[in-house]
Amino acid sequence: MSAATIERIETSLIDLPTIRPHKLSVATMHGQTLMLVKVFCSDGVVGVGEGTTIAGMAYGPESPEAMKLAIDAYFAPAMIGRDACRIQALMDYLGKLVKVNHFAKSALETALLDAHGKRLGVPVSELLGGRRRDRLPVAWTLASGDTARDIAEAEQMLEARRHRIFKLKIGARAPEADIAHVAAIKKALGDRGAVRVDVNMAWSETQAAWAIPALADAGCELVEQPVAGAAALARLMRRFPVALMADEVLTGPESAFEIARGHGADVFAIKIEQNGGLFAAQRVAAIADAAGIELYGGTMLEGAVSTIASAHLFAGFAELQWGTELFGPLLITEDILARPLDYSDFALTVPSGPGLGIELDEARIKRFTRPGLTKATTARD
Ligand code: MUC
Ligand code: MG
Repeated sequence: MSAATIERIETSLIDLPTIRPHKLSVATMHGQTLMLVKVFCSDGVVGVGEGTTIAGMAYGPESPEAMKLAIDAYFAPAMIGRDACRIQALMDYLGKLVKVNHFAKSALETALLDAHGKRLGVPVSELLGGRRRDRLPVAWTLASGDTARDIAEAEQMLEARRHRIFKLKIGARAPEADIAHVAAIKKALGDRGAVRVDVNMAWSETQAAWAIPALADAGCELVEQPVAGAAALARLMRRFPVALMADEVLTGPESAFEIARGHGADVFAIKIEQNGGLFAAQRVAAIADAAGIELYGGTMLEGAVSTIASAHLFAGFAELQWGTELFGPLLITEDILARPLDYSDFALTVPSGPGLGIELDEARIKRFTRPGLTKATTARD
């Protein structure tokens, strides 16, 4: 293997507006911040990775700012001068130096894989074992907070042949209001669109036990993370004619093993950031396969870089029964790529060029790069 070492690592924060407010049970998003990391190698190759969170720190313990700081202060000094080609060994080493920080690790691992793919002239999917598919079905999330607006948005997506699977963000209102919202949307779409919900842990177990059958009656086919705990989720299993999906409780292979052992979910939402990188997410998928748990390609509402990193991984899954929700770049007003991604006929094309197979629009990125570490405070903040 050619010897290429890591020479320099750069991080930046890119603040981009969303196309509309995105309302989840935990917060309403008006924009998304991408933490971009570039790994410069001694052979002239540069790899890029990305970390995002959902609504700052409202969803989980990491933030884009914390990722940048962790990389600048801890990861980067430990990586300089090390072999850029032995990615798994390097990630093992970093894992010993820095606990958790899964999102930052995912961004760095993405950048190393991008660089190595470019170096070898192969797509990241090949470095992960080879792809089984080139196109991934992509769900759209309806989360405007308004039923009529969500129906109009779903109609637009169907008309444009971009999405026909719809995930509804619920849990911010009373379950009764959410059930009426889901029923109205499913009634409007009929067989033209699949309807699923993500509660983002907002319900108690008793609320979930009452609300899930009503969602099933309304035509909802999948309920994602209705309650906070893995044990409560497991107790809800097999009680309703609807699939239950684990998301927030999946934080790497150990959690996946525990959930699988306790028959704790029908479906795993696999997210590269939440699980600590592409290799860890791949192990989570292997555990799911072995346990007979079905797979879904999740998102941390990532921009183009981490979305495409996820796509390279999901392209190789043996099964991808529930498709993906890799729509993050479409929720942002600005395209940060020199060539747009191909979202057509209800699917995303996995790029076939070396590395991630994408090229950044550096001028546009520069325009939205935050000058310091923290955002200027606005009236809304
Ligand atoms: C989540 O909880 O799954 C995925 C789609 C969306 O709107 O939010 C994300 C996070
Ligand atoms: Mg979720």
